[in-house]
Amino acid sequence: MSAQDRIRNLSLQSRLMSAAQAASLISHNANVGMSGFTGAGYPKVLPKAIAELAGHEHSAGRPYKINIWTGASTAPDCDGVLAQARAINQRLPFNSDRDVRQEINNGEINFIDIHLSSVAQLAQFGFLGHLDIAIIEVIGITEEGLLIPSTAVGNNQTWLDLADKVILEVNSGLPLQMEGMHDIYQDNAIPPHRTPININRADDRIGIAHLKVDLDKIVAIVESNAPDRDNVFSEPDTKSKQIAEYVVDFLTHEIKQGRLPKEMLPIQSGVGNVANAVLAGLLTGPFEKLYGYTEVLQDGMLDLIRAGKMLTASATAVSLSAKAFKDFVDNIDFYRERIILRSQDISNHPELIRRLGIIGMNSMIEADIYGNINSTHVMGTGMMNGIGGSGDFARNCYLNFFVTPSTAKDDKISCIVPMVSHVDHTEHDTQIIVTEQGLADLRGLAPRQRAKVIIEKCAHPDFRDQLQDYYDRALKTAKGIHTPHILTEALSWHQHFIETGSMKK
Ligand code: 0RQ
Repeated sequence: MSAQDRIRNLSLQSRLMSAAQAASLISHNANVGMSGFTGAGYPKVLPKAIAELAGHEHSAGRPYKINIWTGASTAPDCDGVLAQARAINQRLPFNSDRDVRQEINNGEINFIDIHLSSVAQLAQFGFLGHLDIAIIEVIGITEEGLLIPSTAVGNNQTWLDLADKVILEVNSGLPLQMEGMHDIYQDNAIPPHRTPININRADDRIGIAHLKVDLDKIVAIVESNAPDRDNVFSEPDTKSKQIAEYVVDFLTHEIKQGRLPKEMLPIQSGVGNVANAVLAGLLTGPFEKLYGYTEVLQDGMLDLIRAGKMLTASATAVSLSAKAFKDFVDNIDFYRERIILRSQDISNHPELIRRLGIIGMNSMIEADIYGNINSTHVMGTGMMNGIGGSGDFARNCYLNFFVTPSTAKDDKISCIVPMVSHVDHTEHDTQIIVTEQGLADLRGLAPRQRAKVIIEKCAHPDFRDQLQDYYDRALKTAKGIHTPHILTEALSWHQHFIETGSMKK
């Protein structure tokens, strides 16, 4: 079925136009709200057309850059082409594209790294400025003009509500049978008029299956026929498998101790290879009848659903490898009954995460001996991807895990350091840190007790003595020893790496 056939509201067909024509409606400096979340549901043809327009304007000596607000990361054929064309001024709230990362780190792009649950409300409050135009991928339009959401919901309903103008991309490359999988609940009330969100179980549905838009705002509809980004994962290696084993053993122990209900609590899993490996660990673990309440549904969670280990998963995006996506499409009726896609302010809502008692698992770049976590900045200054939803979950979870191999870059970097070079999650939130060396349970521990456990359980043997030595000297020399530090030395490991290529002293 062509994209045109998917526009069941015939009056809208007259707004079909080429991507180049639609791009010409977007002016320099525009604030653009785009669909897209971790490589899923992003516009496939408009970005290239905007990049071409930018190239044309630049060669004519005219400036052309836009500000792009999305759900989360997109893909090389969206963020990538726009970065290559130097067409992005401001970007928020999350990115994993290599070209954009480079532009962020060389100062070309102003990147605003925001908790994913907060983006919609910040825009609603007017804190981000005025939204000029929304570019939203959908997989069809109903007779009544309701929009059938794509593989990611993200902030789409908010962009549709706030933008002056709307451009829709109707993608016939994604399965129309996804219709009914989404649960769109939008309450635009702002404080003091907000009321509780009535989700009491991970699989509750409280909204409607479609996105709504004022049809008069639609200035263009563009056809596309392309898959989402192929989110390839490396096969879990020995270290990731070891991390997964510690997590599974810990959860089993918590159930035995009566600190975790025996039917478990809903699971959130972050992005990245290690997080995906932990989900693979749950596949062979002893748990049954699991629920997912997460933002990104990756291959690992799809495997759990297929195997019958997970009953339902709630997310804002389905972000899969091409292989897993084929399985998703081939068994779409099965998955439609078991997957709920929501807006990201609901998938990541602090109120709901607390009520449901989520078990959160997120990867990190480094942790320090007191439990502060850096998820975003390499050597304190270079942006990796962004905080994403990790803060939404870490702060509000029933249990939160931060996982990482104990070293990076051929063991030259210790992921356990005296002081993190950037703080995303503070020691006040972190509960459990896991590396392939072991698991540090920090619940109920004061800073000096935490340092002992983190060094003993999580540090790599190559760095353990070096950490212990730092801690011992800090304990002897610090003015206050609640959280002992040697301030002139606390970040010296990072500096040493920058100067010598290794943290080993
Ligand atoms: O570098 O890419 O050059 O090989 O960082 O590291 O070990 O492959 O880990 O893929 O799981 O990603 C934190 C980045 C981990 C991710 C992060 C280098 C390492 C490698 C990647 P290369 P791995 P992962 C919900 C949750 C924040 C957002 C979040 C992330 C690269 O998980 O972006 O959690 N999280 N969202 O070599 C220097 C260190 C390093 C290091 C690793 N200490 N110093 N480099 N690396 N440790 C989802 C959403 O919010 C959408």
